[in-house]
Amino acid sequence: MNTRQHIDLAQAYSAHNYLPLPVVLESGEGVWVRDVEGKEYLDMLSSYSALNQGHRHPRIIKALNDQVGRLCLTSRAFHHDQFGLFCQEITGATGFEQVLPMNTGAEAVETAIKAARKWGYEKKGVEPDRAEIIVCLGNFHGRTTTIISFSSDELYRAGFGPYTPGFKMIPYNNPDALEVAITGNTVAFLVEPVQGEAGINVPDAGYLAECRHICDDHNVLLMADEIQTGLARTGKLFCWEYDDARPDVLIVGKALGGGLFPVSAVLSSKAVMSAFVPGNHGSTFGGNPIACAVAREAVKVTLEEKLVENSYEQGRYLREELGKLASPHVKEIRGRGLLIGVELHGPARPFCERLGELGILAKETHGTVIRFAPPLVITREQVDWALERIAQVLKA
Ligand code: IF1
Repeated sequence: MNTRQHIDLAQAYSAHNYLPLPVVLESGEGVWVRDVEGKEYLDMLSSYSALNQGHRHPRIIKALNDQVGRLCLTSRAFHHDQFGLFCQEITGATGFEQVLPMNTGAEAVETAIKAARKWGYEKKGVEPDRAEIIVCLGNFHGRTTTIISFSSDELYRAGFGPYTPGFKMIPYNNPDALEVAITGNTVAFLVEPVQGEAGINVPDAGYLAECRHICDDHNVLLMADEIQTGLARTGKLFCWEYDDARPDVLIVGKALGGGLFPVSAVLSSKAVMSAFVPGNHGSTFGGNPIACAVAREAVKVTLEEKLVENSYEQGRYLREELGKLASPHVKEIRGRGLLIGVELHGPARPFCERLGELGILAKETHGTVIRFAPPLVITREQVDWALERIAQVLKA
């Protein structure tokens, strides 16, 4: 089947909740993918940072295959031999006391919200059903009914009400607004260390540190959604490290699954995790043997292959070189590590289409921003290869 035929099938038989670029992929390895016509592309989206370790990383594939050959699913009704090790290793790598594994990012965010509310009632003494969570304008935390209830984007929200109450919205990158918004009922502040979907919005240096202090002063949990920024994407293992602003609750997903399996998790202290007792939260697939085996290897690969350092280094180089292009179309280049946004004066979609023709897959966000987020295994030579083509497109 050719590209047209595959796309026609999708058009006919799938819900139209996406508008993909007209490329049908059939294989991938490292930073490269190939379409059904045999054309090769450099993947500069990485499934929105879920492919930090690249496509089909051999070590992670092996961990998956080995596990599939032994045991795939138990549910949490029974223990299995990957679970404890996963929990020990992920808490060790992140410096938190306990973990609660889930599958998708949105589920992990929901888990964090539930933890914060219950912590608020039991530990902070908030009156029943009065807990408030503060979130930011431009946030993206997922697609569940509760999460879209506090989205500031009508596209994500409109028509899906009634909405879950208990959320308050403040401007991003504005610590004073946080201080003002906090009341006696505030249990948590939920924030992305860099706003991904909003267009790669990098806050001012010190923003998270100030939020950390404000949360401390008012006994409010700082909850960092590092689903997109985590696991080396921004040139640190976690983006909060830029500000030395360790959150009370860390939410991870995407690349925790090593580019091949949905794995997410919430990490926190025993004090917060004690919100959960047997029966009040869970998931059939959360923490399953394959997920644990894959996530263990995904974290090891991230650390042992120095993806933090490579992301920092290649990201710095790519941003610098993009800056030198002096394209009349470019308004601003921003980002941290290999999470880079190039804001244009007009629509970014045609530029992404042109990049696709030249063998680079990138996706626009918020209309005018091209997002560049290649796998973190990318080499300097591959960055240069990309730069040549990006230059061609941006200077045209
Ligand atoms: C889609 C955006 C990116 C996330 C943060 C939670 C989640 C996400 C910071 C939910 C998910 C995705 C989902 C994907 C596109 C993508 C995205 F453009 F929509 F906003 F990356 F920038 N927190 N981000 O970025 O995780 O439940 O999807 O596993 O098509 O919705 P999920």
